[in-house]
Amino acid sequence: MKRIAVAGPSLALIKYWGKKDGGINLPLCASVAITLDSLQSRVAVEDSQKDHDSCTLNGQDVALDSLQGILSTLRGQASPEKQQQFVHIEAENNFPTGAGLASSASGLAACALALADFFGFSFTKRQLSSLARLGSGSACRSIFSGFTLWKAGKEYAEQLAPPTHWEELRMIVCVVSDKKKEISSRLAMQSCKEFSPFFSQWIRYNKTLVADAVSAIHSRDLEKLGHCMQASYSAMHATMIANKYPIRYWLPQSLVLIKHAEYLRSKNIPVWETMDAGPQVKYLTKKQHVDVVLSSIQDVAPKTQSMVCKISDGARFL
Ligand code: 2P0
Repeated sequence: MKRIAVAGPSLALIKYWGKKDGGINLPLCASVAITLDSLQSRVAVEDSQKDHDSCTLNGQDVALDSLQGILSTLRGQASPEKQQQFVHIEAENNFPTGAGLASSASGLAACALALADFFGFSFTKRQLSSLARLGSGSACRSIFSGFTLWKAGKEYAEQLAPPTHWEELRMIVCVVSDKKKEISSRLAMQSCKEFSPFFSQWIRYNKTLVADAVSAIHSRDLEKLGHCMQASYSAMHATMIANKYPIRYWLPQSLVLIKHAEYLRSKNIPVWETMDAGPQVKYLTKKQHVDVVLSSIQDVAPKTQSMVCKISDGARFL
C-alpha cells in the first residue's frame, strides 16, 4: 500500500542557526516559525521491490543521507517482520529544492509522517516532531500547523497558535534565483559556529528576540513581529558575512527587494522582509496589502517570481 504525506515549509521568523555538540540537530538557539501553504513537499512511501531502501527526489535517484537517522530509529523500534522490509520513497517539491525555501523542513516532515506509518507506528505530533528533527532540524517545526516554537536544546517543536489565530497574515515568497545553493545550511551553520567572531553574540542576541516575537504573535502585532524578524535574519547574515570563510547568500536582487520593503514601509504599507540560507526574500504582510505589494514588486524587480502563502496545516496524509 502506498502512503502519501504532504507538508509545507517551516519559515523561521526567528532563526535556528547553530547546533549543540553531541546530539542530532539540537539547536543552540530557539526559533519561531510559521508553516506555509502553497509551497508543498509530497512524499509517497511503499514496499521496495529491491533488496535495499531507495529514494527519488523530483524523479531523480538520491542518496538516503538525511533519511538514515529516521530510518534507523524506526527500524530499531519496529516489529521483527517490519525490520526486514525495505522501503521506496518518492519525494516531490512543487518549489525549488535546496534554494533557501526550507524544502528540507517540508520534505523531511512529510517523510517522517509517512515512514512512521509504514513501520507500523501511530505517533503523537511531539514524537513525529522529534523523528523529523533527525532528518533536518527545521523539519521538527513543519510537523505542526500555524505558529511554532522550537526551544534551544529541545528534541521537538511545539505549536504556539493555530493558523486561525491570525488569518490575515500572508508571506510573499520572492524567488530571486531557483539555483541550488553552493553551501548547505548544515555546513554554513557549522562553519559559523567554528569560525565566526560573532557567533556567541548571535546566540545571545537571538535569545532576546524570541520572547518579543512570541508576545507579538499572541497580540497579533505585525510591526513588533516585523522588527524582531528583521533583527533575527540581519544578525544571522551578519554572522555569516563576518565568518573567517565568508558565506554570502545575498544576490544584487535580494538587496533590491530589501530596500523595496523599506520603501513600502515609508509609504505606510506594512511589509517586513526576512531571508534564510539563500538569496530569496520573503515579505510578511497582511492580506489587504498583497495586491499592491505584488504589483510594486513587478515594478522594481520584474523578473521575480512571487508566491503568496497563507499559514498552513502541518504534515498530514493526503
Ligand atoms: C531556520 N534555517 O530556522 C533556519 C534559518 C536556514 C536559515 O533551519 O542541518 O535544513 O538539517 O538541521 O534545518 C535550515 O537548516 O538544517 C534552517 P539541518 P536545516 O529555518
